Amino acid sequence: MKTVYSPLHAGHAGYFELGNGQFSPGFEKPMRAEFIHARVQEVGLGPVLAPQAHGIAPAGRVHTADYLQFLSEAWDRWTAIDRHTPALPMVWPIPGLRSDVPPAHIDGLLGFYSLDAGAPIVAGTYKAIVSSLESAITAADIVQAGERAAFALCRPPGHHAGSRFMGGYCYVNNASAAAQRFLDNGAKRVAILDVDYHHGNGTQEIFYARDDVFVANLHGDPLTEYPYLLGHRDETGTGAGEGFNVNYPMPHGTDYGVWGAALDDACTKIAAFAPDAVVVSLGVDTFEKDPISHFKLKTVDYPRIGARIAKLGLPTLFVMEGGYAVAEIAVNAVGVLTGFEGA
Ligand code: 6XA
Ligand code: ZN
Repeated sequence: MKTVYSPLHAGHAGYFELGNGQFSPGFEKPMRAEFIHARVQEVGLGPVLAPQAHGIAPAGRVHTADYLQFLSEAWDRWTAIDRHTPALPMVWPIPGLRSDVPPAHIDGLLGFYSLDAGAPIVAGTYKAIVSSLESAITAADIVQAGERAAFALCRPPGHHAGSRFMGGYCYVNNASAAAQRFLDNGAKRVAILDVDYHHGNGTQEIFYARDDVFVANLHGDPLTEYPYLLGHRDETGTGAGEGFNVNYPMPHGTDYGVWGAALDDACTKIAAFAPDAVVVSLGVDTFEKDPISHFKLKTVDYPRIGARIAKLGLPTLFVMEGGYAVAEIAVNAVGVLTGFEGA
């Protein structure tokens, strides 16, 4: 299996995140992708390629133009008023506030386009965002050109980013842009299978009213887990999209017995949808030792995930999302891929 990877993600670093009532160094850090890259080479998964230069354009198919314009300018607008810390929002567009007039001040803009304070912007962030997107698009094209599967080693991740907002370490929704890429290049239907510990609220929002992308999400119950405000079982799609979104919220402490049954059910529904390709939002923060999550999957479970996905017999794109127990995430993420290949 080919991996697509850019070292440009490393410039997105040196920020803090808000949690437990304090700012601490971000869990989402360059070492995550570097460990996975090293593990891909260690197990001989296949060639590692640089992404093609697509720029931000493919993101325009799933995000609004004004939001992408904001991302491209945010750091310059922040530093233009002599700020040199990571840029973070301090207001949020909750219902009842104006969502139709983008503010002119960067503080207002950051809030206007944010789900939370989990997506800091530093000098290297935009280049990392673009390279991450380009990796997903390049890997999608590899699959659409006929390879059985490919791995987009994306960083930053994407599944919390919606059509017009960032949050939860995510800026551009790489998996959604890749799914749209398949459609734009001739696919009739694409499935997205999100196995990250957190609900992929951005992916759900982007495709919620559509019947050409089936979205299945396995995650910590939003009653007790980030992102808290989406991911319940009764969210099944709207309008033409009714029946094309399925959520599997699960409680803290869930192990592979329960989780694997949910995966099996999601795969059965995906098979019934008969997509031309599957995009897997591959988070491995379901791991029992993940520092910010509460599921109990073990290292031996990850190849089983890959094997179950392989059983679908569909062209498959793996897009890296979360996972934070740095050394182990590499073994677990690549374990999914080798499990897929060995099936
Ligand atoms: C906020 C937790 C952000 C979770 C990010 C993640 N403190 N998403 O792993 O998949
Ligand atoms: Zn996650």
